[in-house]
Amino acid sequence: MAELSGSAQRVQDALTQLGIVGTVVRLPASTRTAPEAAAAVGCQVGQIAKSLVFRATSSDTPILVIASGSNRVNEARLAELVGEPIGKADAAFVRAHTGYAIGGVAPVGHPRPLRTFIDADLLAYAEIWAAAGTPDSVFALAPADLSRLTGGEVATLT
Ligand code: 5CA
Repeated sequence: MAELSGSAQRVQDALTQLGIVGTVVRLPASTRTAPEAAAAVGCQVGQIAKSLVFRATSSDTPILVIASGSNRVNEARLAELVGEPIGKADAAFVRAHTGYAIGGVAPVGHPRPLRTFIDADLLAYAEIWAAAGTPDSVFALAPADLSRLTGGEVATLT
């Protein structure tokens, strides 16, 4: 197996610390987007747990949404759940609050805990895959473990 980069190793360490047996795998193809990750892994796009960062604009705080790769997050719905207007996060905001660059944002291993929502559609799968800190690494886990790892609130986000 190829050696893990710093960011991917950080994800592996976070998983180990949280008692997840899952292993970060580095793939020979891009996993930068959900469709690419699904093709590289050989799973359905819906099984890719994409970690999307939004900005609650009144408080200027980050909101992490872990969405099924086949869904588009409804920002109006997210604003209702958060109780604040929601805006887009730029690349610098994403990196500042997650420690990862876009295309590799992992659901764990952040500098500080983020308020997190989990797309209810992810719970339909026995196994899902999430980014592991880089645009070519992922790890598999059960949806229940995603809730446990992130403390995220399961919600309908479409
Ligand atoms: N590694 C894959 C599969 S987990 C991955 O990270 N996919 S993703 O969908 O979670 O990450 C790409 C997401 O980054 C896009 O859906 C989009 O929401 C966001 N993004 C892409 N470009 C930008 C940009 N310039 N500014 C802010 N967000 C962006």
